[in-house]
Amino acid sequence: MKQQLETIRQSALAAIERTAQLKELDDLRVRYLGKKGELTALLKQMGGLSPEERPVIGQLANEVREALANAIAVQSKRLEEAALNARLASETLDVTIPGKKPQLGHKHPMSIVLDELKDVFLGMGFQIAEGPEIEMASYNFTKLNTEEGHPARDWQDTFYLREDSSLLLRTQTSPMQVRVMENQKPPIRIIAPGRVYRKDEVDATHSPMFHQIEGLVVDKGITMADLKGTLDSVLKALYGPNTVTRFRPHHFPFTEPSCEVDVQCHACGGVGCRVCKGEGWIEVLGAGMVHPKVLEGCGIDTEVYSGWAFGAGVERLVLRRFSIADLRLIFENDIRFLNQF
Ligand code: 2U9
Repeated sequence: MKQQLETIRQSALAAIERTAQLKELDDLRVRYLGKKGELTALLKQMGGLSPEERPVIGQLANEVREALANAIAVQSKRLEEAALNARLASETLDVTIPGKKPQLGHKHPMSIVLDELKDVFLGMGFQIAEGPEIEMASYNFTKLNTEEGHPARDWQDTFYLREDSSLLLRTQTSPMQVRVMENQKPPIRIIAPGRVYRKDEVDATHSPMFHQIEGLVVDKGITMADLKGTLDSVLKALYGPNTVTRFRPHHFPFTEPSCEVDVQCHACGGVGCRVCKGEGWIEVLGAGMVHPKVLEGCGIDTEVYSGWAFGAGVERLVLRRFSIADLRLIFENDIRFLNQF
């Protein structure tokens, strides 16, 4: 029996040391130390030993059991460490590999110009007013001194949403300013940027949807001098300090007197060239003193208050600013075009 125990010890220790997997090791534990294991089976035969042999073999059996349990524990630790090291090696990240560069976007040319305009006006104490693109005809036209029958209200030019012409896609952002005047006491200093809609066929200079930025100032003692001074400063901020401006008489239903504002052509200094089509001047916006009928209609006392307003088409400013020949490029969002800005 002593010999058998020694054989088990030797073969088990050798087998334990040869294991490469934790599963194999556990199988060996069961095979030798388990309830139905080889060592247990041998110990069950101890009943047949003489009283002298029993304690000697018993002690040896315990030694062998301890030796095997020890060897299993040591090998288990070794295998666990090896498994961890293998995992660490296989999951190692090479932090020196150059990263993938994400493609960074940037502002659309429309946003570049709109943000510049907003910055200039915010710096002058204006606030931004935004509102609905679906409007009542009364706000889009009537309250802006554009009565029924006025050519601007033609079905040919405006997207009406109802047969009775009461609801429409706004043709200008002015109705927003009417709302502000109705709800807010002067002094008022606002700009109203946003989308507007007109029934135009798409071509190089027209689109049924485009953007306007309008502005409105209402306060005591506001005169045409405020209009000229403010717009001159704005245009100098946008086009450079040497910009020369010109205020030309014009007509709009919602302002009186009204004017169109030109800047002297940067390309030729006013002599006349291809850029300004020989004019020497480039029209940039329209403006005027708010018509007293418009102010009164919004509940503003024209004995106390007066105001001025302006309006500009943003796409036109963008086309000129970046020398873009075709308006459609602004809306197509072809990244070969947009990447140039
Ligand atoms: C209120 C009163 C008056 C806004 C103004 C213009 C002149 C103008 C055009 C520029 C090119 C429209 O986009 S465009 O076709 N606009 O010339 N707009 S004064 O006047 C207002 C606005 C609101 C209550």
